[in-house]
Amino acid sequence: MPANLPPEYYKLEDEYSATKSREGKIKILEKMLSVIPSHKASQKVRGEIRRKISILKKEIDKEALKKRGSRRKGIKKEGAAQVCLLGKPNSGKSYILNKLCNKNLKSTSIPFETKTPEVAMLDIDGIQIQLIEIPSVYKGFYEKCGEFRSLIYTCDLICFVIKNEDDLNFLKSEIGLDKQYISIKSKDFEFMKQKIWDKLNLIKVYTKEPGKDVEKTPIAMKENATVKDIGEKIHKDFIDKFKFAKIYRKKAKVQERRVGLKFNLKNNDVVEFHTK
Ligand SMILES: Nc1nc2c(ncn2[C@@H]2O[C@H](COP(=O)(O)OP(=O)(O)OP(=O)(O)O)[C@@H](O)[C@H]2O)c(=O)[nH]1
Ligand SMILES: [Mg+2]
Repeated sequence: MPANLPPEYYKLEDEYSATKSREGKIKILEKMLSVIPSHKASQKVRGEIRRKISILKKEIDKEALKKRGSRRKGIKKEGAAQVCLLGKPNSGKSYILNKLCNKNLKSTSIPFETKTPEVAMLDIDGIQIQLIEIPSVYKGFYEKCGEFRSLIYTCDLICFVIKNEDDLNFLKSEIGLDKQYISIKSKDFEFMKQKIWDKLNLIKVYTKEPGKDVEKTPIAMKENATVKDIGEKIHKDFIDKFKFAKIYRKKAKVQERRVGLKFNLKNNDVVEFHTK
């Protein structure tokens, strides 16, 4: 540390150590910045202080989000998963929602047209995925986008809409969260469904009543879900009065078999419940 820091600075350092609350610490750090002379030798100290402020702010946010949890007013999770679209202005997010989800959002070359999150349902082979366009990301987004941050934090997957790697790095640094994501170039949005599906680690399972045709709409389940898991999702009677289930698996050696509740399901399995 350079020796030419003013005495006020060292007083503030003592205050900082004695202060417990994050908000209080931020105030002291900001005061420190104002008393440090801005010459080259103090650049490193200033940088460290700014970094501390940013970490504290993120911690405050995380705590607030945890407290609010799912009681947060706003967008209710619907469908098998919730995916947030994030991108720079004019990256084509509304364009994608219009094309893939039959929406009719404003999508022109005017930046920041979308001002609040827009929700749409994306049909992937019969499975409904909730797709949300978050208003465009700009420099300083993290500090000012409190209202959408909880969405970004709690969604199942982030989809960055980018033109190049620079865009991706910019977006990642602006949202400041470490969670799973995919990125698409706005022109490959037709492949988006596949990319989203692959990343969500879900399987499609079909149901069938004995003696009837297979239901057309599949149910999305987590990979390695069991017969019990899907039974619980459909009706508790299937579990309470369970006798056995029949699994139909087209490409397998044994195409039809009787199984118990613990049986692990695979993508495209057909399940038929038999009850007492
Ligand atoms: N043909 C074509 N046009 C696109 C594509 N992506 C974006 N555009 C055009 O680019 C412009 C901006 O797209 P928007 O969909 O408004 O972008 P946005 O990301 O929603 O931007 P905001 O206004 O900040 O919400 C529009 O004129 C779109 O028609 C694409 O993949 N193909
Ligand atoms: Mg838009």
